[in-house]
Amino acid sequence: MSAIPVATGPGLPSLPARIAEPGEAITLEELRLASRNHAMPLEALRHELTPVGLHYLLIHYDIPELDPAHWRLMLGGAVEHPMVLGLGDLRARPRVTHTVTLECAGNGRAQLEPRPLSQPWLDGGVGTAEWTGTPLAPLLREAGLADAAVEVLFTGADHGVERGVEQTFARSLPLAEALREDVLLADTMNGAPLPPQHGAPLRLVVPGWYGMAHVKWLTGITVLTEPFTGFQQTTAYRLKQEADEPGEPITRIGPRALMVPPGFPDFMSRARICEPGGQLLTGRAWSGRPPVTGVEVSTDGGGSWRQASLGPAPDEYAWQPWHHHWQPPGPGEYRLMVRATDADGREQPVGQAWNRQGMVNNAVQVVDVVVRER
Ligand SMILES: Nc1nc2c(c(=O)[nH]1)N[C@H]1C(S)=C(S)[C@@H](COP(=O)(O)O)O[C@H]1N2
Ligand SMILES: [Mo]
Repeated sequence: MSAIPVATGPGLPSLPARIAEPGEAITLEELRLASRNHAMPLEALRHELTPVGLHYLLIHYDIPELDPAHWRLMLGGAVEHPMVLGLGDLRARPRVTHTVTLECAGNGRAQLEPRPLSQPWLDGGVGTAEWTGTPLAPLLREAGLADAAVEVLFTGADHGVERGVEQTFARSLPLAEALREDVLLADTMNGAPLPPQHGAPLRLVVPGWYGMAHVKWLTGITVLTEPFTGFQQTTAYRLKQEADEPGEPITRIGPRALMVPPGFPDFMSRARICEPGGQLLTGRAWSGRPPVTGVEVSTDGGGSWRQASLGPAPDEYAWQPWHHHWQPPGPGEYRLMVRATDADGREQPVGQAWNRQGMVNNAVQVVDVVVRER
């Protein structure tokens, strides 16, 4: 029997996440999470907009069942005019659409050594969708922000226990981020009503930030005069080396490029087999500090790098297409890699930058291929 975590309650110390023993295989618990929270298959990088069923998913607890007819959004806290809004009220407001790339902060976690135990992402915890809804900033201004306001807290309808702490999923944003004109309360994804797994009936979209900021199944917006200290803010989503240090908060997405694995795969190993002759390598690259300024490809395991051709993004915080013509010198085994650099001059590391929660691992993608004989 597996241990049921003891709820210690908010404010009490949480249990540290376990780190796998050297060489320890993926556990059943990680497999259970991985099959609930699926990745985007990398061939879906071919689509500028990720079809909804191929977009990655990350759901900490259960998908809540919310009846859109009875669902309400409470906007309160340090405001002059608290509001209770139904879906009809929100849909009657100005509507905006943004194409936004979302990436889970834990993307790449399962490649770390030693492996922090949590959702074991390889590199597919990413997707791009067209989100439609009403901008948050005008709503906050109408509510009348108190002078003392410092953060805005977003609360979902989903409830669970995490590392011993019972909680409802909640995350805050600094006031300046919450007041950005492109932060949306979205009820529509790729032109269709938001599906249950992506936060129906309403979610927050914070272009450029890692996934955890985009609170799904939104039920509350609370203006705060003190920084939020809930689990998902001050315990989780921190860059830490030791369990007992406060760590740095995770905010914007780091640069990353991924390629569509070329050729065709072996079912079990996923090793790639390519026909002889020229290969067109394609993929997408993104950063929470856009634009991506360069994408480089290596076809010799990182020995040398060539600039790929980079195309335009469909929106400020959406991924950019890239391509590179590769002429393999002959049949044999090749190790392909790709890396991006962003507007801040940040470059993807070839090796890992380990941290305790397995966050923000944007080490370069490695794709091994066999070019076969004619
Ligand atoms: N209410 C709520 N919002 C949430 C989550 C959650 O578990 N509950 N997961 C977050 C995380 S960690 C990520 S990466 C994104 C994933 O969004 P998606 O499943 O729509 O791709 O949602 C975020 N919003
Ligand atoms: Mo995430």
